[in-house]
Amino acid sequence: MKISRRSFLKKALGATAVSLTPAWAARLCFGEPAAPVKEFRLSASRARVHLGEGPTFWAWTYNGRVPGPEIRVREGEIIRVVLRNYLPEEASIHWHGVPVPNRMDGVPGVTQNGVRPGESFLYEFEARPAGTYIYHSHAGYQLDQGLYGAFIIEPAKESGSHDREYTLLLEDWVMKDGGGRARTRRRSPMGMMGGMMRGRSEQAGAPLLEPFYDGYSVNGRLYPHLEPLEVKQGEKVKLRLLNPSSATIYDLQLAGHPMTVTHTDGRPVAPMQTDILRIGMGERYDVEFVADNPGAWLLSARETGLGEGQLRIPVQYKGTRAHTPTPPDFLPGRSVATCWDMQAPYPDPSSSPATPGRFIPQTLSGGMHSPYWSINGEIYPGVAPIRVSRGEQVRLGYWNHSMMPHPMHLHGHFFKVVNPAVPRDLWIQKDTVIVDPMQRVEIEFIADNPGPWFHHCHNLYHMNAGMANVVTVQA
Ligand SMILES: [Cu+2]
Repeated sequence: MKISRRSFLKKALGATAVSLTPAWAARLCFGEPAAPVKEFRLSASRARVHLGEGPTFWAWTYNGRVPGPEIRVREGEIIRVVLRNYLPEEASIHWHGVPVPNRMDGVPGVTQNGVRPGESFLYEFEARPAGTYIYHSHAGYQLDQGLYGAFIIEPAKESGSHDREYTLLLEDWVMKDGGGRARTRRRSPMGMMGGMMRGRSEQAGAPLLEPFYDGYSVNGRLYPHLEPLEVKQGEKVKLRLLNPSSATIYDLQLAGHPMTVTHTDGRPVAPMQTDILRIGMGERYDVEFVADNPGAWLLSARETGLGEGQLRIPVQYKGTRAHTPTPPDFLPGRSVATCWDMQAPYPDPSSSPATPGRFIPQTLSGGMHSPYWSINGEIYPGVAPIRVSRGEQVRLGYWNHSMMPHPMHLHGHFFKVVNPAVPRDLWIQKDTVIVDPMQRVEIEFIADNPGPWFHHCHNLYHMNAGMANVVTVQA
């Protein structure tokens, strides 16, 4: 059906209870010039995709492609996105990492009703702060079926410290109709356990088990079928690394070049050089490298024997003869960076008081004898929300009792990662943090964004198997 923009928007507006964001409303009320508005349309639909190799299959897409189109705006602009749902089930868009007003957060059952087949929803909010984010569906298994894309908020004033920039989405694929929802065998860090647990997914109503991925693509293309990242000698190159994968952590190394980490989850860190960088599901890192080593190189994920190794991105210097790119070596002496090695670039003047705030333990369990995953023994849904007061300083204490890593993600807020090795006012800010097997990790945040916020493991299969709850910030 073809409809005019006016009637389309009217219909979209009519289908939802939309109001202006407070900042924008305030500007209008007081007659200040309104911020520029950037409009986008995203249609969720099934589409045939081919990653350059392997079978052509039906994925679930935004605008008929995987990943969805990059959305790029400037800090302070009003972003208006109309989602039209052509899928046979409810869909949504979540603005992963961006502290949007609660009703714009895109979590069916928590912040909105799922957008029903044939219907539309208008997402509208002020784009801030600048950073590297992901947009993705928060309904069912749609994240692993292809419903994601890059969301970039550029600084209001161009910093101009680099000469060239690439956005790289690291994707795990089940190259079958339906993507990650296709019935496949379980991948497991322990093959035996995978074997023991296979078959449980056959139970009606039981959550799906983590699938076996057979393709690791970058921006929807499998190596060697993706265009090399072209660089010129002497340039400073910025890479925005985003991990929308549903169940894969990558250790990345760029052959021939150390990388300097500048941001994690959109927030700045003190520049830190490393050979290898770990990036979990839902995490983003901005890195830079100086193109001072002409040739053809690979940015690759470490081979672990679990299937992660196939992710490769060629980097090609302009003017050099094309040849088989040199892969990274992943030698044992190479430095490996995780968020624990990083600190903020400058002391936070608004650094919260040294009192740790209310401590709320979050024990992460599951995986061995059950298809379910839990927080404090409870399986979402059917979990009482964690109620906090607006302005309250909250400390969540994760204790991973399981044998798998859990990238824990809090909606609506950045949090500080409590790092005893770093002064308190230099703790980095993130929105997703990996909690390794048997590890204890604490995060701290000021609950300043009212509403019910989803809080969960960003392994999609753990989330859908119960490892989630809701943090309700009472106004
Ligand atoms: Cu998990």
